[in-house]
Amino acid sequence: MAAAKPRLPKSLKVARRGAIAIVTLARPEKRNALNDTTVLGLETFFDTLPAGVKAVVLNAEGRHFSAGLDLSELKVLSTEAGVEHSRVWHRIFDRIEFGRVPVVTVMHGAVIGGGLELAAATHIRVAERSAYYALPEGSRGIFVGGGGSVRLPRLIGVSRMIDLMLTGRTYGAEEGQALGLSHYLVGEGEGLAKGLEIAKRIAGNSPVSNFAIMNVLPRIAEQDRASGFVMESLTAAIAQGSGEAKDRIRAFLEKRAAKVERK
Ligand code: 1HE
Repeated sequence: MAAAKPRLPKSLKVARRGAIAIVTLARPEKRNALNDTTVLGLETFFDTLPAGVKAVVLNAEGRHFSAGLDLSELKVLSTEAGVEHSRVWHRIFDRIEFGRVPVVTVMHGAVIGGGLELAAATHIRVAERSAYYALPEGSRGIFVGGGGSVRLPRLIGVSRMIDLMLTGRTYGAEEGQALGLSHYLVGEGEGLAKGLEIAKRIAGNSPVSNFAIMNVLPRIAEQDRASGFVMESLTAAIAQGSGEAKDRIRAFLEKRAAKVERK
């Protein structure tokens, strides 16, 4: 029996290209502001990914990637409910970061607040030239709540994050590229093609390697050196012992696999 299609909110669109699933923030009239419905919809999407999907591309409709948290939701949120709200974002963004498949985000226009927190929870970020980044929480009287204070300093350093939050300044696409907010910088309208090209490469990797890269590498980065070395040895041994590794290495030695060349 075919699995029932998950019910996703109107603010998310999903498409499939072979082993790649594309999930699109589709609330351009609100600049893809992230309301609870959308964030919970992302959880449903990632929880119900069909087995054949090996990588995901996340992008957005309209002129902006995301204006961040839907501020209209804060009108009624008490302090207690605010903690719970933030914990839900943590749960869902963690699920993305430490999920089954790598996620490539394609960013353009505003990548603000919670939108940047979402992008930071994904594995590869492609920026179009219109992309710009901001954390205006300071001026709104709030604080990051989607894991930004944990993830963003690891990308750009605490000091830059303090500057972004205290001053409300923006970084443009080229600055973001130099600082590590994006991994790839492409022309306007070229982001999706680049994102799909990258996702396709990722989908061609061994799932064991992808799992280790997504789930083990960031944990090692947070460990002391001695624990990191042990974890690395174990992970290396598990990966190289897999049938897939044996097949791939044999293919290279028999000259059937691609060389690593600079194009
Ligand atoms: C929104 C939101 C939003 C737009 N929540 N409704 N984020 C911010 O502080 C960014 C706020 N947004 C903006 O600065 C601008 O909207 C943009 C620069 C992104 C785009 O400007 P523009 O001129 O294209 O659009 P607009 O006219 O400002 O917005 C269009 C509509 O979207 C309008 O609603 P409408 O009913 O009047 O048409 C806006 O109110 C609505 N809209 N952004 C709610 N963010 C987990 S903690 C994370 C904390 C944060 O993310 S703080 C960052 C919040």
